[in-house]
Amino acid sequence: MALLDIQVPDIGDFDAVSVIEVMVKVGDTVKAEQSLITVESDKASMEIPSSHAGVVKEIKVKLGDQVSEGSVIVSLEVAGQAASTAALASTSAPSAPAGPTPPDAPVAPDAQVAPAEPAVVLQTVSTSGPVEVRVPDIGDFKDVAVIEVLVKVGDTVKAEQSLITVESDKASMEIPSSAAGVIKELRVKLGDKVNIGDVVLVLDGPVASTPPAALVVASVATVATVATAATIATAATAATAATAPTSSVAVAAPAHNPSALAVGVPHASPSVRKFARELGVPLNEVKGSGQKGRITQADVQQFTRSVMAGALQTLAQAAKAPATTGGSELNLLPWPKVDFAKFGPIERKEMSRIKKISGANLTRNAIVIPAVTNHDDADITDLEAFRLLTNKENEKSGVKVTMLAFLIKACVAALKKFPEFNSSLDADSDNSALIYKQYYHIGFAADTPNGLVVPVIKDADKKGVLQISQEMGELAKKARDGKLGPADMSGASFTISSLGGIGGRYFTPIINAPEVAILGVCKSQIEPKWDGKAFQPRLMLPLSLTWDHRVIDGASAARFNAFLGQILADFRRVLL
Ligand code: CAO
Repeated sequence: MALLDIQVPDIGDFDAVSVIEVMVKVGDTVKAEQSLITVESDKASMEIPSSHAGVVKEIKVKLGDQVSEGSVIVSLEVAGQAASTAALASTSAPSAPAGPTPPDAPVAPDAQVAPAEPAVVLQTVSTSGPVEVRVPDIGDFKDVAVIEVLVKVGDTVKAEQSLITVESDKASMEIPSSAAGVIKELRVKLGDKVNIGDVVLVLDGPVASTPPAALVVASVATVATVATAATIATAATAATAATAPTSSVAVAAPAHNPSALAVGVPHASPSVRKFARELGVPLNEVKGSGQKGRITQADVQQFTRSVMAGALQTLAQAAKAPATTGGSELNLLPWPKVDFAKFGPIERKEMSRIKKISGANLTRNAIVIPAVTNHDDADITDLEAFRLLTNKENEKSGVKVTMLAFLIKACVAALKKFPEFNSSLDADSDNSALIYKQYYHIGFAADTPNGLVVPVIKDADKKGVLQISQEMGELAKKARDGKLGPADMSGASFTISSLGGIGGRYFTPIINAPEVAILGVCKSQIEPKWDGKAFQPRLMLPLSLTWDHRVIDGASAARFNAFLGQILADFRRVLL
């Protein structure tokens, strides 16, 4: 064992940034790449991960400290080998801007990388023609998601005004406008992935960029992006045309370095923003209790609790609420507060992040959905014999087929026959229409040390049972290792929750909104079944189908279960 100082790595333009969150404490065991602190400049916040696994022995920063590249964050006790490797590389860079970027360095659409010597760059232009505002050099960020669009077509924006917020795994930042003008066209939307040079929007009308000179040349001593001769020529034409009221020349106007002043959006770290998005919490309605009004995870939780308890309405709810409040409020009693220590020894443990997120989702789904559960049994005697035979024949392949893979295939057949089970209420039309999905992505609940997650088998209708089994094995392993990405867990159109490997008879699973049904499965058992002459031992699988009564009727649910039972009793029916 050896002690290793974990330092702030190269974080690009971020110099003397504030520590706004310390995410570990002395004694914590951290994994490599686990976030240690969150830092923030005016425009961006990012989490700084640990380069090594180990035990935190000392924390060298506190909230409000200013840190730069090389500042020591924690002292970590690491295994001997890791420590010697560490001598070569003291920290790994975060998924965040890295490498120095010259302040306000512009990025032309056809920019090239210049040699490491002074270069002439086109900085800004003033013109009355359309101006394309592009994503500037944002360091190592590639394919970052647009998580907020802060303006709309027709808006008049000032130079430096934030246009969009982008977010990677570890950091979020606002991209400000390089010029003033009226927005003529928006080229990005929520969820788009953007990169350096992508056009964010087109500005029209008289624009004055910063500084308001017609054409500015700057000398850059380090590696810089330069405008090509063609771009300069185009810009020069546009600059000349600035004297005319309109110009049809579109000029590449670089957005400014994103470390400028923040405008109008709530301050929150990337992880808090993500947390709020997952809960559907409108961050602009949350009051921040952190430094300078920063919104913390606790603020988001408190907001959620207040909404759930009926003490608070979101603006969206208020807008939809009828003039009279009769019947529209839950009016629940406050949650009981008990001093448990009065009754005996206790220990308080923070819930895992997964549990906190899934808890809020489950509460919403349990309260909002008028859910009903139908229980039934399926005779899987022959299917189980076939499953065991398949596993014997495929022993060498290393892929084990469990009943769940057959259930996924059987459910696809039932979803095709009863399409409303594969639908969702259209939230955009106030739930007055149904969206029927023509894809069959089946989620399966997986139990992990940190809580319940739901990985998704995509296009299950196009896959065989062996392929489904293999993918399920891989996804279940990723789930247990905490390595599932958002793509692994999104897009499900129906979910199965199997407790078959554990036990039990029946249960009432909660629907995974916006899906409208979920199938719960328990442990199969041999039961005596009357065949008209005698009792026969049959292997019976207990099924529990929970469905949304706004979308599905009891008769359809009973038919769905009966059909599923028929398929499981004779799997050849899948082919019909
Ligand atoms: N009846 C009887 N035995 C069953 C069965 C069933 N319905 N389903 C699985 N089994 C058996 C398997 O055949 C396997 O037996 P062997 O080890 O003898 O071969 C054993 O149980 C373990 O199966 P498994 O659980 O590893 O595999 P699976 O494909 O059935 O499930 C997974 C995979 C990831 C879904 C499961 O591990 C899991 O996490 N289940 C919990 C889901 C959960 O928590 N749901 C509750 C949600 S609500 O809180």
